[in-house]
Amino acid sequence: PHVTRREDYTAPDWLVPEIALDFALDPAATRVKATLHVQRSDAHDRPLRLDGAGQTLLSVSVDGVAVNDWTIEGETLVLPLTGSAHVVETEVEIAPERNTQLMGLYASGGNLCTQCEAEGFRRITYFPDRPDVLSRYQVRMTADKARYPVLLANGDPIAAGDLPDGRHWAEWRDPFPKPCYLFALVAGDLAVNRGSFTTMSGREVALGIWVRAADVPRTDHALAALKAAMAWDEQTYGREYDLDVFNIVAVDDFNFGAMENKGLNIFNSRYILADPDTATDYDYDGIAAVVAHEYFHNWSGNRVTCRDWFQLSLKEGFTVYRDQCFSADQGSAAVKRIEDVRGLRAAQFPEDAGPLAHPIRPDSYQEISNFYTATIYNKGAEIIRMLATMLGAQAFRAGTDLYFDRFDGTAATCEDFVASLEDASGTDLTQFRRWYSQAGTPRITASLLHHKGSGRAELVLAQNTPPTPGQTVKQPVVLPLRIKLFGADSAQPYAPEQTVLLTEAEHRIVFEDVRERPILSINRGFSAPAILETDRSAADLAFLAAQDDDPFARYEALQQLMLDTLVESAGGARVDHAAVIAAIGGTLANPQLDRAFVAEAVLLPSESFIGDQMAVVDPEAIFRARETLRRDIGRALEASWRAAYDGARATTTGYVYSPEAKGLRRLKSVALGYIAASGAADAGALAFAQFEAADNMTDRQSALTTLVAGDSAQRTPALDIFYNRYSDNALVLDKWFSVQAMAPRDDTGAVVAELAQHRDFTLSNPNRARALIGAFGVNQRAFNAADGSGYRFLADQLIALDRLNPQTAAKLIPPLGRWKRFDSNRAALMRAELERIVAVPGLSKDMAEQASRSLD
Ligand code: B3K
Ligand code: ZN
Repeated sequence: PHVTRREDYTAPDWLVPEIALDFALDPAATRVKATLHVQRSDAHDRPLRLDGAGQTLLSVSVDGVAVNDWTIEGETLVLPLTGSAHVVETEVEIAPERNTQLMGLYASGGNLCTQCEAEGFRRITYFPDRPDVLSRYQVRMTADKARYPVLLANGDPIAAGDLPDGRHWAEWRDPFPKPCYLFALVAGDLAVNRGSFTTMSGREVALGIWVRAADVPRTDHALAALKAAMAWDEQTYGREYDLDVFNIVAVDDFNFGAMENKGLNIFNSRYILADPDTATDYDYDGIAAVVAHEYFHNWSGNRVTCRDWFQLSLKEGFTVYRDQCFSADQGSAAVKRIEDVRGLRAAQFPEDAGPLAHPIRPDSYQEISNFYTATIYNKGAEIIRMLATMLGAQAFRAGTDLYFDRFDGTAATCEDFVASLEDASGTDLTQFRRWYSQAGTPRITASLLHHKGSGRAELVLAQNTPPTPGQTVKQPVVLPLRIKLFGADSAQPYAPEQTVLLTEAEHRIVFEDVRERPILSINRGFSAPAILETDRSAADLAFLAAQDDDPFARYEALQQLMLDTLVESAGGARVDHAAVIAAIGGTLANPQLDRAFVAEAVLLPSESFIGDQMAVVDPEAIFRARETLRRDIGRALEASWRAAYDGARATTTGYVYSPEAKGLRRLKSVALGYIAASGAADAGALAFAQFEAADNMTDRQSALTTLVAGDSAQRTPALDIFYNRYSDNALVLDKWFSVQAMAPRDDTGAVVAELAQHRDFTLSNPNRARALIGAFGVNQRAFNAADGSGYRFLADQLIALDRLNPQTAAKLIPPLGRWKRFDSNRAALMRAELERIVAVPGLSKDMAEQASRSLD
């Protein structure tokens, strides 16, 4: 297989400062004429090489004259050119309606749209498909007017008109040079929700969210989020929007969340459409975050783009950090941090500990689509967050200003970003750069010794990063640790919080005059993305869960207490649940705490996170330990859960999307879950009453989740009612599939296999595929059924999906790659499925790379 290496980067031989595209749009056969103004980049005699994939080449001309001295190497069009600048024209034909991989120009719901990142543009026309070739685009589209009344592209609309044969045309021009991965067009029967935003320098920007006419009422939340994001980026980073229009289009068939095409973002409809009846609070939050993320790319990604795909985290890590901070500012910052860390631990830590581990700036790839990972995105964001912590808000902002200023209009590298921060702040980031090249999650051990007589306390810190594939020797990284000590009796802090930089393998910090026994609060706010091991006792954790003034640390202490209990009991020990129950009871009863925080804090760690703490994951034992603890917590605190449930229910009348109302709904759903876990006889009736009375999807889905987990008489009726009520709404049907795939039940594997035959199940829609197959893959117990049926099911589905959509298929492979973490029987069964996948004739490059790496 062909491997692309970071160290092999060379600057482009030919530049394309201008390009004109002319599309004769038709779902079966679209003609694309491309006029490239090419310039030799320096004195060399190499031909022009234009990437292509899957199109039919109709003609080539140079400076207005048809030529035939070109060749095709693989899928690359190679054209000998003599001068230093030429005009090269090509015409190709493509078939959008046959494009099932959803890269390039494709059809979705009767409309036509594009997706080019990373290497989809080559499926539209011949072009040097690499992010360091920046061009000014002019785009003309002609299409049937009845079928495609709306024609959109990047930049500003410049002209439009009708043609005699029922067709019409439109022209758009984007004044900002951009790489081809940011190209986009949409042709469709779309309605718009319009808005406007006045920028900080007083320019008026016309905003539009384009969807099916029936969906317009579901776009207000996205529009409001867009305006909030535009204002936030001005205030926080001094970044102003630069075009006169900003359009967003929602499509149903999309390989991931959304795409930041210049001036024309294209979204998976699940990240645009929301109303209280069909979207949960979680969906609303996701919409605001993704709308903001794509908008923020206008600067971090578009105005300053990436030199090559190894620099992907330059735009993605930074932009995720930006959207995380935006969301934190819109609601509860503490809850947002908890959610982000939970996400990091659920997806990125296992990736960094498994066969697909890679640094945030990888050294090589076969298929770049496989590197849009939790590591590039979420660990990437943690790296930027550490820089912000170390530099402080002011110097960090000076650094980002310098970065945008220096590299505006260019394709930059991660090194350019770090150097800008270094230059603006005067901080030496030499060692910090290791975060860009070293994979793996560092493990920190911390132990605090106290000598009562001398009043001396000593904190002993050590770090170690375990080996990852291809990187056996690891060096110490820079870990900014926010720490604070509390007196065990007075609960008073010994001193204000300090940030310790752990840079060596081992480090000792001495505290003088510590009279009271100190309790250590460390990695507050999760200031470093590491795994922490401390020698704190259960009593100390309970103390921190009740007393720490950093909400994240407080959450973390309670989680650790639960985790220690669960790991012990999954390992076969008989464990007393009293400490956990008391800590949860105390949290629940504390009126000072935000309800949203309480709801997060009292949730047990996921089965897979418990598994991550064990030498060998025992999915059945983990499940039993967790269910038993849930039952005991439910029973012991039943009165409190009912009080919390009734209290939250009484305070929420009529749906409002606000941090307070969200917190109450969340607590209500968590309480309902514990009431059901207690085995209370009325739990089914209570959940069903909530299900029926709900005026919003958050309450309805949480009630359904509780019902589906149990065996009450209301279970099947609720599933049927839900299905019938929403059978015409694809996004809600996705929930119906996922709730069943994630159910903690003995029959989940069988149910999922049956659902794969359901008339509403299809692999050709990525959301639907992920709703069933993706959700099942993270249901640790069901997926890891001892007979291997879960593995076989996933492999069958992935083999089928790969024929249609390799990118989406390859993303779903990681659960099979976790074989080293399981007993030898399961490991052998998982490996056998991976081998079966690898042996499929005609397997995609995407799957071949992921499946074979997963076997190592
Ligand atoms: N940049 C796109 C992701 C493209 C994924 C290509 N496989 C969306 C985002 O991160 O904002
Ligand atoms: Zn992004």
